Amino acid sequence: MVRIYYYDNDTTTDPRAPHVLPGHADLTERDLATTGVLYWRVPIAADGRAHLTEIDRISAERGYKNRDQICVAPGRLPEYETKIKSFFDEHLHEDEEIRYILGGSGFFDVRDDKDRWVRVAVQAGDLLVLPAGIYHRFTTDEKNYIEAMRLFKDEPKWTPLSRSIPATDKVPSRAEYLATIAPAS
Ligand code: KMT
Ligand code: NI
Repeated sequence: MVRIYYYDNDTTTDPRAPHVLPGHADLTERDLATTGVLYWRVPIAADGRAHLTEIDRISAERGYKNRDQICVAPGRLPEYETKIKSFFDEHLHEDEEIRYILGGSGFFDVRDDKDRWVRVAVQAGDLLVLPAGIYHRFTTDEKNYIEAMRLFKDEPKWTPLSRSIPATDKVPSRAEYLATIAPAS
């Protein structure tokens, strides 16, 4: 099962450690849903392509027309240490970020409605959709290995826009995202 929990905000140690916030119960998939993040468990079929049939179905439903594959591991991803640092820089995209984990494990951190970091510990078979406009970041865990399918709509606008740049907060997808998670008044 996917593990979801508050991040401890300890900036002095390796982000690849678990960083579980002490004294807090784990969060549920429902808690995660309040951030607008979509999550499906699509177990990798031991023999054959059964999981890909389900990925194709979800892709058709949501308009994900393109896909590729990425392996994040030393020696597998050119400039691994540089890339991993840029993945971990808090950012948003103007389109969804869709990742289906094919092997290994890692952490997606997303900001909740109170700007707390929520850590999603993903592994093979987890499909995660981060909505456009949500602040997030990614790191491998201490095993330093993850393989994922990246899915895209027709014209992906998924350049990372760093939160450290003030203009990022002003992009339309940020306001649109905040409107979707605002409590009904
Ligand atoms: C991203 O955009 O953060 C990534 O593609 C990370 C690797 S996918 C597990
Ligand atoms: Ni991203």
